[in-house]
Amino acid sequence: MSNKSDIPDTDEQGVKTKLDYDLKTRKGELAIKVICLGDSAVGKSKLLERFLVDSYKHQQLSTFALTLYRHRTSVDNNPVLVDFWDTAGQERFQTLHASYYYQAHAAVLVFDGTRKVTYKNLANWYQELRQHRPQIPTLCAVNKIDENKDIGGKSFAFPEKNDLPLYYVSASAGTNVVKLFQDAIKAAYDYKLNPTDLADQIMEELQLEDGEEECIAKEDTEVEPSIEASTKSTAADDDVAAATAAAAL
Ligand SMILES: Nc1nc2c(ncn2[C@@H]2O[C@H](COP(=O)(O)OP(=O)(O)O)[C@@H](O)[C@H]2O)c(=O)[nH]1
Ligand SMILES: [Mg+2]
Repeated sequence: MSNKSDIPDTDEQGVKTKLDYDLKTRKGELAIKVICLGDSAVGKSKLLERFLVDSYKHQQLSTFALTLYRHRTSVDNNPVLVDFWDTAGQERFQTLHASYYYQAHAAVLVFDGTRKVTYKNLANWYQELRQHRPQIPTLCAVNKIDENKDIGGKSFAFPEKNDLPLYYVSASAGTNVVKLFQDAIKAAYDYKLNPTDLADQIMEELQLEDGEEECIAKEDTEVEPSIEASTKSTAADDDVAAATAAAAL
């Protein structure tokens, strides 16, 4: 297999595709990583697409293993580059590679209001998330409320018990989608500025010692192996590449 990835080295504005989210981009934007979690077919991708299509121009960078939705916005008048990480089917194995969680500043945990099993599995997703990122802000969303009007009035024990804000959303109808992701971006931004994880605090201090100089994204982050694992070359290699990518995440 060749090592050629199907994502470009830089995006359309010249920012490196593979960012070190602990640093700033060369353009001085705060780089933020928001991950989406939840069972297969709960609507994670549709929610992201809805948000980005509704509100802003976006760039989608696809690989076998994941899709990055890159989005530029501002929070408190500061330019922010947000990479939303979405899985490309690996979630059906009920677990994701550590690189998916690495450096994430916020998580959106989605379940399907019409399928109880996806609600039950929230506990597993949350446990895996907390193993990797004990402190990052996490938002919970019950999707597909358009399918059953009763869901909107229902209370759910899991988010309450874990103190997670719950959003009643519909990717199809657009209900609350902008609110969900805007809140996720704000939470991620606040976390990035005031991290409570020890490792993140150290990174923050190192950056301050550097006089907050603009830092370029490094190539050698732990993010890269999973992206490299998702490379593709010939048609004959496709199955192997897909399997490698699936195994990697
Ligand atoms: N009725 C309804 N269907 C939805 C909604 N969001 C997603 N779907 C459907 O659910 C299926 C899975 O959506 P997808 O975004 O691929 O789920 P993912 O696997 O979590 O990324 C697709 O057939 C979507 O059309 C929604 O809000 N309402
Ligand atoms: Mg998806």
